[in-house]
Amino acid sequence: MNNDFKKDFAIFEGNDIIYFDNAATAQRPRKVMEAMTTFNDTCNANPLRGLYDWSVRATAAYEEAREKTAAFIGAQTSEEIIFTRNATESLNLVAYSYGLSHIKEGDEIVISVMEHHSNILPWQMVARERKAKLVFLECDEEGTIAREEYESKITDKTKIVSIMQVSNVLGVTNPVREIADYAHAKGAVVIVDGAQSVPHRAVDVQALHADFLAFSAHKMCGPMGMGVLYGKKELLEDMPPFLTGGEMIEYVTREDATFAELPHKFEAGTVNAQGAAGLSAAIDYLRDVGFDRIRETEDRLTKRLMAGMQELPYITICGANDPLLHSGIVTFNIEGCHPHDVSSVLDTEGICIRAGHHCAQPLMKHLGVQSTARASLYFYNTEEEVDRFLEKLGKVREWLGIK
Ligand code: 7TS
Repeated sequence: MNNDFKKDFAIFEGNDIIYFDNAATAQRPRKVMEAMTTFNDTCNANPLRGLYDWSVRATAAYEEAREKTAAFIGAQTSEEIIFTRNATESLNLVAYSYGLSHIKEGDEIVISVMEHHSNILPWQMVARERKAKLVFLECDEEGTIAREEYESKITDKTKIVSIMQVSNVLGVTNPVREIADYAHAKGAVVIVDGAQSVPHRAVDVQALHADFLAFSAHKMCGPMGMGVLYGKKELLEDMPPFLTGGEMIEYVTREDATFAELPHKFEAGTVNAQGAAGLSAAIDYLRDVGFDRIRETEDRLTKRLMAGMQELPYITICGANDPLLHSGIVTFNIEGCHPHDVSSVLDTEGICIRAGHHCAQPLMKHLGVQSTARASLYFYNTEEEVDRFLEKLGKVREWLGIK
């Protein structure tokens, strides 16, 4: 069974490129581009400033995107939605603002060994600046973080737990709700990196018991340069600004300033209103496709992909054997071939996959690999693409001169 979603994307027109690098960025449907063009062509003006019609409508479009995003992830109010540039900036915002103002010497910050660098480096910075300790949750080969692991590492000293919901390398889903409940009982706040989960499944911050949630629009069919930070209102209200300047103030004197109310306190400078219009359209688009259908397609394709790969004895797949635990992400190595060569040779066949350390070097070290190749799927991929990919994958060793 194939689907027709590729028709919604201009980039797939007139070629048969197989795009299997969706964990890095997803493709953008025409509807998202149209929403951005409509903003540009009908009301481009600096939002939140002008009192004339275009600016008022630009503000409305921007704030409507905030409302839609709030509803999309189950936030209680749109003031809990801060627009940023990407998940990386969202995580840095929490680290610089909440982290630096709340962490003291001797406190502990808990993350996991499988985190993306974007959820490691900001906490290294906070730990260094505040003489706090950065504690890592370890996982097994399948990517599972055992209950005993988080129950032994999260203690009364823990003030922050920051963890990814879905790994960009193993595709594994972490027990975020259980970890959050345990961390809350110890008095810690919980930050969830939703960069790889929000595009693929319905994520509800209330159900997750998350205090903060970070994600990027570009991995969910939206534009680049647009990210989201959800934060509980009482936590955000208590945090100092991250960046300062225009638009985030109430009143400025020569010596001092008072800050604007939420969410504007955290959105210094001219905002990305066109990007917000794109994000809003991406949410509509994903809702139309439906998360049930997204999940069903990804699971079906991952099963087919892994079954085909498992027939090739020289391929090692990282993580769980069960394709349903992969969230459409299959990271692998071909014996005797460097992942960069695998990716380059597949590129000559019109196949896009990622190779390298996937910005998760501590995990690579933990798994005992230098680098890997990764195929990551989305709902617009098809069985025909999976079959063609498998056929080409079976020839890679021969093409690279390996007997
Ligand atoms: N967190 C996770 C779990 C990610 O997978 C990524 C990007 C980020 C944070 C950072 O997102 P950004 O939009 O701020 O860059 N992951 C990948 C990847 O796996 N390949 O390229 C980017």
